[in-house]
Amino acid sequence: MLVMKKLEEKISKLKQEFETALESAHSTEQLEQVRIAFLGRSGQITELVGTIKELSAEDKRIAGPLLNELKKESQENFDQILQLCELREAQAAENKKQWFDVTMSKPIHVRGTKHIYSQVIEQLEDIFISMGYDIADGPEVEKDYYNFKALNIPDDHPARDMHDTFWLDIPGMLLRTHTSTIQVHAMESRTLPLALFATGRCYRNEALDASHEFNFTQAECLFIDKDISIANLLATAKTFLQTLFEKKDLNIRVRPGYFPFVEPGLEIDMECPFCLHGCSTCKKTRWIELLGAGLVHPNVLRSSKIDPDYYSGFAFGMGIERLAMIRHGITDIRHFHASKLNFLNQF
Ligand code: FA5
Repeated sequence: MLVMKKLEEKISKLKQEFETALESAHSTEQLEQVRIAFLGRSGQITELVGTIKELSAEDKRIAGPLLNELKKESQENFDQILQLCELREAQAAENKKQWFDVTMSKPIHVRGTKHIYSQVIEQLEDIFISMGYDIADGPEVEKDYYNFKALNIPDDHPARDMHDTFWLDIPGMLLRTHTSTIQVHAMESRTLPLALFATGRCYRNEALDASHEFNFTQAECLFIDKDISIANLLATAKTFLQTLFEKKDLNIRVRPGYFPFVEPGLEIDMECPFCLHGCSTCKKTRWIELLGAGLVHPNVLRSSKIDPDYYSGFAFGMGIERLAMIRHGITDIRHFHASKLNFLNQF
């Protein structure tokens, strides 16, 4: 009995010592020392387990399972801790390999930019918003009524030939040929007075060349209130162009123009902002054609149930691509839709 009690005390003490030794080992090398000291051929645990030979048959029966358990448990504990330690060391070795080269250049991140369309449109919208205008919108697939009839272009009007229209298979439906359609939608749905600016895609079945696309973008300005005159139109157009081209003394000039939905109809040219004596942009003329404009025709007001005896207004429109071409010296309108990065990245 005394032998067994002493053995149990030894087992418990050895377990304690083994655990302490494991805890203080911080590398596989140190763990190997612990293994040799406790589990090696002449290790303390191995030797204690070997003392079973010296016990009586009766004590062997009790001591056997205790010593076996000590050996098994100690080995399992050791293996587990060794595995963790090996993993830690492998990770540390891997991290060490990941040195960095201070002379290495940073990878170039190619950043996208807004399409030139979006840039110009945002700039135009900002100018008109700053003048107190609302931004309006309208559909690209239109009824004949909005594109022509309500704009004083009845079925048999020769002006229809000016717009090479893409007609749809649905009778009376087309792809809008200009953004003046938005004038009609706005007059129908909004209350007076109106101060609107709109941009949008337009479609014309035209032969393509450096200045003609079948799908292009227009901008439209509409102002309707009481007592609106040509003076308001010219002041607005001039302020707009002076702000856009950042030139306070930029002059405009006016020529007669024909658009069935305005009376009188005008073409507004601006003085070339890029030169003093003529350049390639103004084709040496010092003037650049930019806006189709006029006072809203009384028939257009009437179509949208606005009484021309009380209200009048002005409207003007322009091509966004042509404007961008003038501003950035772009020589071919087809670049806009070509999706070529070397063109787009310039803006
Ligand atoms: C119109 O479309 C009128 N709605 C403009 C207007 C609005 C006049 C309000 C009066 C009052 P026009 O057909 O001229 O007008 O076109 C206006 C601009 O759109 C042109 O000056 C041009 O810059 C652009 N444009 C017309 N057709 C094309 C095309 N095929 N490709 C590229 N741009 C075009």
